[in-house]
Amino acid sequence: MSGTAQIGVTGLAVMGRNLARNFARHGYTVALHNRTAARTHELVEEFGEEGIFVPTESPEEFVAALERPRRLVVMVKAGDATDAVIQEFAPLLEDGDVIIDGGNAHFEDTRRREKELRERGIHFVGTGISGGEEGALHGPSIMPGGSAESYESLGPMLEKIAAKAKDGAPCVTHIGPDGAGHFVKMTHNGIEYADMQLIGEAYQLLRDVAGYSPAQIADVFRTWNTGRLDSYLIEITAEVLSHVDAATGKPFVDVVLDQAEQKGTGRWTVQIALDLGVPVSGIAEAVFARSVSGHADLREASRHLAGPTAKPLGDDEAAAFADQVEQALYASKIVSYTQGFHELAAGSRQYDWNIDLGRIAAIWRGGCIIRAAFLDRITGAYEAQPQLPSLLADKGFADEIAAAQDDWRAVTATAVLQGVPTPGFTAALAYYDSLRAARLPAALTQGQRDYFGAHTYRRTDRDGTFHTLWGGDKTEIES
Ligand code: 2AM
Repeated sequence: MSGTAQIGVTGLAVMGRNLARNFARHGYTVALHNRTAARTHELVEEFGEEGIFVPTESPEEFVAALERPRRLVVMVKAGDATDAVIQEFAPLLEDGDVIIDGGNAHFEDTRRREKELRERGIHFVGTGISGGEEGALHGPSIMPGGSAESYESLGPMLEKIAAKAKDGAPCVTHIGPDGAGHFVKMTHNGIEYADMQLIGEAYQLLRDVAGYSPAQIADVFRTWNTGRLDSYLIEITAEVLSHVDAATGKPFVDVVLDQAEQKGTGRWTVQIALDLGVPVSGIAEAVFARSVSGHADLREASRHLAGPTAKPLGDDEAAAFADQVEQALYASKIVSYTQGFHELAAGSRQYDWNIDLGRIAAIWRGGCIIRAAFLDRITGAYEAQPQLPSLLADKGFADEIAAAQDDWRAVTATAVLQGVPTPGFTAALAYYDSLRAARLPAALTQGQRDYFGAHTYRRTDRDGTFHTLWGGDKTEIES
């Protein structure tokens, strides 16, 4: 006997609840389950009018409520809870049923779970969902991995509930097998960290160097949001900066403790990049910047350290400087995305996912935190050249950076001279200059490594591997 619900959601905390409501609002019959039944009943009591829900109180009842092949969305805290829920439900499922994990799982866990379940005839679809609570309810960007077959049954439903980009296209696509969806979501979050850090640095420069108030900076961001930086993060930055704390009458940003939190995905992006050998320095600096901010004791003990004397700008200079900061922010943003997409390409190669990078940019245009006009450009770059080795190899982006670079350099130079920390801007610029450089000091590094560890080196003028007898007569031997 199979039930009537086209989809079921177990784990009805805020994300699960909103996703269930989103399915119901699109006309699907949604089975509901939660470890603690009270949450299930609350949902039906509060939002039962929005669609057809089938509340259930046990895993057996939940599974029986679903039509075949069953589609169960698991929305529990990533980690042990996901494994616990899978162990509970898998024995009740049959060949061809689909478990969708919508949590922020590590893609290696997703690969393991997918393999185990595949051997039992069950599809496991590790799915990135971005957009927070509001996205889950009104349309997130959805990044499902798993088998192509599972996407056939699930895809049309996800396309209904996903965010729609400006051209109406749903922000979902089959990313690739097993852990591909969670890998892409992880990288999305890493890029999000970098975006936020760069915006933070722009803010601090406008505050400390240009001498603008938070309200003035909000206006600057509003202006930027009408141009090429048009994005959700720039839009909400203006909102946050113009908010005044009701209790004190001060700008909200001045009463918030300046210690940022981080969840796992930003850190994973950097850890995995190191494993894959991908230089994501901008993303890494964003993760480290949050870490530095959180070391309250270290910062307190360092307040006496010497810095330069700040030289605030006059009004005219400040306005010109703000324009330069826009250039620096945009150029650094191109670099962050270049690094993030490099990681996507490397992951895809390593795990045989065959990820369509242009499609990824396309499904990030709506619903998710990094949604931005700019993403259309990335899609365009990959459409024009599917094998693009790096976003910086796209002529459009290269030309834009070329036009921005004088201001980018001026802004970072000013930041350094005035002692304003801009790890994101400077890391991005260093990456750009490293890639451009005719020669890097890596040749010297190789010499040092060969000297102290006989690690060998290769030559520019002929093939082979060489070692110099540093302790002796410095003869070169080919090894
Ligand atoms: P709860 O309401 O019974 O606590 C977010 O924590 C969601 O995940 C909640 O719906 C929570 O259920 C659920 N959850 C957390 N750990 C779980 C577990 N080990 N098994 C089942 N559900 C779990």
